[in-house]
Amino acid sequence: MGDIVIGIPSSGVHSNGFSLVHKVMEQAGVTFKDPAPFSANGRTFGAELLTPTKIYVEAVHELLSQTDAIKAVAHITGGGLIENIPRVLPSDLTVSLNADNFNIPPVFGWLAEEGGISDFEMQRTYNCGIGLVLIVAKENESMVMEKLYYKEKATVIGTVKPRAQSAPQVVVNNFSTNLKFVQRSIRSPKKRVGVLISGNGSNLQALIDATRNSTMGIGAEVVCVISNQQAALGLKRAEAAGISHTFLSHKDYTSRQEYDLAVSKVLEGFNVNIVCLAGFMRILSPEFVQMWRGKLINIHPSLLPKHKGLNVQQMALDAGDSESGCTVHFVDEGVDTGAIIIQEVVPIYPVDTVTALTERIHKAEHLAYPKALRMLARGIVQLGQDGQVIFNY
Ligand code: DQB
Ligand code: GRF
Repeated sequence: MGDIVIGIPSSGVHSNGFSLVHKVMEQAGVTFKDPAPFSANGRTFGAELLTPTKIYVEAVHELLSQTDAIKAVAHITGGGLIENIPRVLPSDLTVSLNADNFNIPPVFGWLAEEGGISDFEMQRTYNCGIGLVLIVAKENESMVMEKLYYKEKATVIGTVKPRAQSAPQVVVNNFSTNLKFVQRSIRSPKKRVGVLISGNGSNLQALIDATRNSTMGIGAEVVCVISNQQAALGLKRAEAAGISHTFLSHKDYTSRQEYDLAVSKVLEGFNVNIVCLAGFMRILSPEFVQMWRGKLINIHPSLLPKHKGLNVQQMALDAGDSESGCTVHFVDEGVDTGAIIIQEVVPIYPVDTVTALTERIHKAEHLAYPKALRMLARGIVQLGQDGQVIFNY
């Protein structure tokens, strides 16, 4: 007892097969009019639905062959969560899943709505975002998650419990609220994102990749990139991605306020709804903050409020901290003081160098920033009048 359920995200509908989608939609009289409304990048139904199935063997092969930490594995194919999980579960046990802890890909929101499919039918027919389920003893959670979190974006999605007679063997809590969020996001226009950078732009890259991934359903697209440094690698990344990019030198302006106004003008020219700072190294004026309040976010490489400012990885090591991480926060008039949206924790090891810690934090950042952007773009999180974060869950 005390077992947990770990889920590895599916790549959308694929492991359930195009035929299953087609059959349902034919019966519902739905026509396939391109682009697919649930696609992230204006892709066609063909491109979205005929992508080959993801194979999970590679993800779990090492764990299965080198440890006995994994008690059971269920591939979620046709039959969905409801029918596939009991195939690996003794009949005196039940799993309680929480849909807040995984991402339902937009294609399933579309399917449910257009096909008039009930929550239960969705759960017993489609993977609903979970391609593979692992049953793991609680004491092995961190070891298994260490192997699967960054590589596969695995999350703990539920727990195993004793089953009362005739109770269902799979219960998915919070399914309908999450499906409704997904459906609302499909209907709404994508939020237009401007990204401000000064350098490398690996977080910019993570945002571009995530927003172009239909499965993730971020509900946003990066429409412009602005750098205050001409040589920033991030400008090349934008170029390679076919995204408008502008170099605006602060040296061409007489005051901070004037520079910020020029940045604002460019953002407005692209009808930007959300501004993401991704390694932008200039403090923004109160005027800029006021103009974009509630729409302006930053990622910072520490667990705020600990270690504000620059060179914070060194600060964490000097302080002898045993963990660090990153924080995505709304930007206010202070520096690194805005309301926190999410944090991601990473360990600090006694032998760590700044380079090693920075690299570990970067990996966490590349997961955290898209997550936070999704929350903001979909209205799951907003900035309240009092400067506090409001979660609409
Ligand atoms: C940063 C945090 C600190 C710095 C830069 C970026 C910094 O101290 N740079 C040296 C001074 C350079 C200059 O501006 O001349 N993190 N604006 C506001 N609030 C923030 C965060 C960042 C960038 C701009 C904020 C920001 O929290 N108003 C990113
Ligand atoms: C990141 O560590 C971010 O937290 C900080 O600046 C760095 C930018 O890295 N604000 P990159 O340019 O996104 O690679």
